[in-house]
Order: sequence, then structure tokens, then C-alpha cells
Amino acid sequence: WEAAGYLPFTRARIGSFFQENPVLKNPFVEDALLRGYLKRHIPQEVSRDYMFYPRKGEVDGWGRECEVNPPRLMHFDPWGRRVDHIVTSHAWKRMKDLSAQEGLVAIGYERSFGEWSRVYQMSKLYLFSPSSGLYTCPLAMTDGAAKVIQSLGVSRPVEDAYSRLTTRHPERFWTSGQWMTERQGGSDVASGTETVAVPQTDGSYKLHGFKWFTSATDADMTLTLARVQDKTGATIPGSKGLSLFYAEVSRDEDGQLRGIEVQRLKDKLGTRQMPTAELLLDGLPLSEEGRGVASIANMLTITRIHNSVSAAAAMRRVLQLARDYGTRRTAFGKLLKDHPLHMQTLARMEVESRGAFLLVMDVCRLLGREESGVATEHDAHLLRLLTPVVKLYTGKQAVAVVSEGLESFGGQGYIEDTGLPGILRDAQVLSIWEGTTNVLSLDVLRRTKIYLELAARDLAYSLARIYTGALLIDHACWKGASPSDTYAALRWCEQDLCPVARNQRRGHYDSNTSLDAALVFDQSIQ
Ligand code: UCC
Ligand code: FAD
Repeated sequence: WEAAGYLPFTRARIGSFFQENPVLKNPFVEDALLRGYLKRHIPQEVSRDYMFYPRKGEVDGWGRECEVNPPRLMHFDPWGRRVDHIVTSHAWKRMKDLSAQEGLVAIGYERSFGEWSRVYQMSKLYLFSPSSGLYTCPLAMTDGAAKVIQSLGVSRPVEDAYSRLTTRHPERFWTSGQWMTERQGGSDVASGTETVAVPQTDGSYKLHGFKWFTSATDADMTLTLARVQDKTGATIPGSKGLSLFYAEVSRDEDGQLRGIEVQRLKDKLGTRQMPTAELLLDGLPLSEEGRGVASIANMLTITRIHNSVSAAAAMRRVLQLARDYGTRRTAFGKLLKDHPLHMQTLARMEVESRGAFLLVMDVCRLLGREESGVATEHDAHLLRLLTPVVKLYTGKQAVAVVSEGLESFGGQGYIEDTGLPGILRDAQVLSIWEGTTNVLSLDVLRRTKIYLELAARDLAYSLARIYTGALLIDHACWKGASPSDTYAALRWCEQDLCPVARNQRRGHYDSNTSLDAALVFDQSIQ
């Protein structure tokens, strides 16, 4: 530099070193466990890269565009008419077309791979999810709506809707919303739902209410809950009074939304790629009266499984980037990958990610068995029990693993336009929507017929950890397994597998209610 007549770091010169960015290689090829799992369970000819990872590279760019060009709400047109138009990016619309073409919902209903169809579908979604710009959210609800319609019977007025939700033709493809949450409560839907359904003379209903969270609000239709009014205007309180309704989101000749007003879009920590709105609405009937929660439960099963797929996928994505970065970044004279402590950190994340993947895929396997009519009674119970378990466990794991993952990039992990912070922001919602950790733990508790409320969360974690340990061991015993599969199983089993037994031994469930409350509300300092 000096011989050439100038020094680094003078004036506008910023030195000669630039860190190479982490490179996302082919996520299918890079994922040894996914490939091993597919090789083991799905016939060889389907375990091909092109069948699982649609339009590599191109999709990543669209996902990023969804993040930097988020949806916005246009309340009025230039001439002052109320239009409530949610403007989305080109990339978001392309995701919709691609999703139809790739059959990301359709595969589950075509069932070309028999009982393994759900594993095939969810493997594709697992690869698509981290690049999808959150398009997996409307796909989850679309899949859930198709499942509800199928379970209630595909007849008018929802026959056409069902064929649109499950088509591979982009021009016919519809997405669905899932509007359950109102201001009084999203967990306690039975007490929180104020929306009323007023019967009309033609047999339809007008819904009047306020939906507090409605995601991917650019959907073509929705399923929602309301209380039917009798002739006196009275409704039945609680769960028994709730019915499920189908509503198409359409516009009249003047371009105005029929029966829906968009109050505003939510200003969110993450998931900014997709709109989440507050709505006033009206619609059409679908379920028999009083069976609203039970009818929409099929949707919850599907969306909770999708949630878990996204959680496992987020962990895998951050790990793939972190391990590539480890081969490019030098600290204290050697590459990060040559620092044993750094490798231990990534290995711990890897074990969590492998466990999450196997747990998610096992639930998909059970779903596929149930849907293709080969499930035993035991399989059906296991599916019902493990659905909340996998959702609550992977939702929490995703936040922990992704957060650790960001740290593995040092300061760059905190820098917005690397795209890394968005992975953490988006992971944070996975434990909140579709049932919070506590609410799902209580659901698990009810399934196991144990009545110790304070143990609910620890019990759910214990089930997740023990069952996942068994899956890791089972996979390690497969004749095609690698030494890493065995090592991952050992590492998992060395951890605390059963927090509920430990805490019960220590008496933590005996009389803690008042002590917990005193601790939380502690004001004792003088
Ligand atoms: O958050 C939302 C969308 C976010 C965007 C989509 C993301 C998808 C992933 C994307 C990845 C990127 S939508 C809002 C989600 N909201 C919830 O999850 C609500 C959480 N609350 C619960 O889960 C509650 O447990 C309730 C509301 C389901 C039930 O509470 P209740 O009032 O105490 O009711 P019961 O008594 O527990 O259940 C009523 C009936 C019973 O059937 P019957 O009457 O035959 O005895 C239950 O067995 O419903 C049945 N049931 C179920 N059946 C309840 N839960 C289930 C279930 N999970 N599966 C089967
Ligand atoms: P609350 O029910 O008030 O819960 C508050 C806290 O209390 C939580 O920590 C919970 O675990 C705890 N808690 C509640 N009950 C119990 C109990 N019995 N025991 C112990 N702890 C308990 N909803 C939709 O219907 N459609 C959507 O499209 C949709 N999109 C969303 C998008 C985003 C980005 C977000 C953040 C939310 C969305 N939701 C949607 C709403 C979501 O499903 C609810 O926020 C969620 O179910 C929790 O309900 P809540 O907000 O009323 O919280």
C-alpha cells in the first residue's frame, strides 16, 4: 500500500478486508437427516432433489422481497371511495402461484403417495418455508380449511371452494383465513367470541362482529366462529353457542368489500411479510349449530402441524447458514469451524434441530396414516396427543435455536439487511399463535387424564423429550444410519428427558400457587 503511494483507512478508503457472507447452498442436498429420512421411508424414486425444492434461488429472492416490501392498507381510492384494499408485493403473489403449481396444499388431498403423502407434502414445505416470505402461513390455513370442509362433507355451498383450495392451477387457487380471535380472548375462544350470526330469510346469515387478529387477510375465503341469534336476538353463551361459518371475501361492482371493513393492519414484531388485520364482517353458514369449536378443531390440527414444520425449518435454515459461515470467518487465527467451543455450540443446535425434525415428521406420518384409513386406534390417539406437544415444543425450540444461531454470526447476526434478524422475529410468533404454550400444555394434560394443572407444561415437555429421544434412537438403528445419527441420539438422551418427574420429586407442584404468585407480584422491598 505504502509503496503504491497510499495508506488504507485514509479519506474514503475503508480497508481491504471484507467478510464473505454466508451462502445458502441447496437446502435439500445440505440436509443429511432429511435425505436419510426420505430414503428410509419414501421409495427411492421420490427422494429426488427437484421433487422437494421448488425453483431454487429464485424463491429466496422473492422471500426477501416480501420482507422488504411488506403489505399496506389502502383505505380509500384516489376519489375518496372506501376500498380497504390490502396491497401486497409481486413476490407475495408469485408465492401464491408457485404454491399451487407445486401442489403445496394439493399433495395432502391427492394422496398419490398413500399414507406417506403428508410426509412428502410437509418435506416440501419444510424446504420452502424459510424462503417463502411467510407464504406458508396462508398455506397452513388453506390446508386446514380444506380439511374442515372434507371432514364435514364436500357439498354445496363449499364444493367449489374445496376444489379451489386443493387445486394445482394458479388461476383457480384460493387461500383461506382462520378468523377465531376476538378482543376478549384468543385462547378462551368460548367466552371471548362476541360475533353474532343473524339468520336471513334465504337461509343464510349475516355476521356482525369484530375479529381482532386475521392473518393473510388477502385470502379468498375464511372459516370463522359466531353465535347464532334466535328470533328474540338471544344467543347461547360458552362453547355450546358457537357455530362455524364459511365466508367468501368478495367485492361488489363498486370495488367495495362485501360485508367486511378492514379496520387497520397490525404493526407486528415479525411476520411483516403478510398482512394481519382487524376486521368487521358478515358471511354464510357451514357447520351445524353449537359445534363450532369441535368443527374447527380439524383446522387446528393441520395448522399446528404446519407451525411445527416451519419451526423445524427455521432451525435448519439458521444452522445451514451458520455452518457455512464457520468455514469463512476467522477469529483468533483460525476459522470458526476449527474452534471446538464454536463447534460444540453448533452441534447442540444440530441435536435440537434433528430432534424437532423427527418429531414433526412422525406426527405427519400419523396424520397420513389416519387420512389414508390405515391408522390403528393407538395411532389416532397418538396423533391427537402429539399434535399440541409438537407444536408447543418446536415453537419454543425454534426461538432458542434461532437466537443462538444469530449469535454465531457475531454482530452481523443483529444487522437487519443480512436477513438474519427476520428469522428470529418470525420464530417468536410460533409459540403464540395457534395456541400458546400453556394453552396447548393444558390440552395435553386433558388428553392424558391427569389433573395436576401445575404439571401441565413440564409434562408436555417430558413427553416431547422422551418421544423425540425414542425417534432419534429408532432412526440411529436404521441400517442406513450414519455415525452422526447415533451421536445425535446419544447427545439428546444425555439431557434431562423428564422435567415432570424431577419437579414432582422436588415437590414443585404441591403448594406453589401462592408462592408463585407472591414471587411474580413481589413488592416486598422496604
Ligand atoms: O392463530 C391463528 C392463526 C395464525 C396464523 C396461522 C399460522 C399457521 C402456521 C404457519 C406457519 C408459518 S388462529 C387462532 C388459533 N387459536 C387457537 O389455537 C385457540 C387456542 N385455544 C384452544 O386451543 C382451546 O383449547 C379451544 C378454543 C380449542 C377449546 O377451548 P374450550 O372452550 O375449553 O373447549 P373444549 O371443551 O376444550 O373443546 C370443545 C370441543 C370438544 O369436543 P366435544 O364437544 O365433542 O367434547 C373438544 O374435544 O372441541 C374439541 N376440541 C378438539 N378436538 C378442542 N380442541 C381440539 C383439538 N385440538 N382437536 C380435536
Ligand atoms: P391470551 O389468551 O390473553 O393469553 C395471554 C397469556 O395467558 C398467554 O401467555 C397464555 O399462555 C396465558 N394463558 C391463557 N389462558 C391460560 C390458562 N388457562 N392457563 C395458563 N395460562 C394461560 N388469531 C386468529 O384467529 N386468526 C389469525 O389469523 C391470527 N393471526 C395472528 C397473527 C399474529 C402475528 C399473532 C401474534 C396472533 C394471531 N392470532 C390470530 C391470534 C392468536 O391466535 C392469539 O393471540 C393467541 O391464540 C393467544 O390469544 P390472546 O392473544 O387472547 O392471549
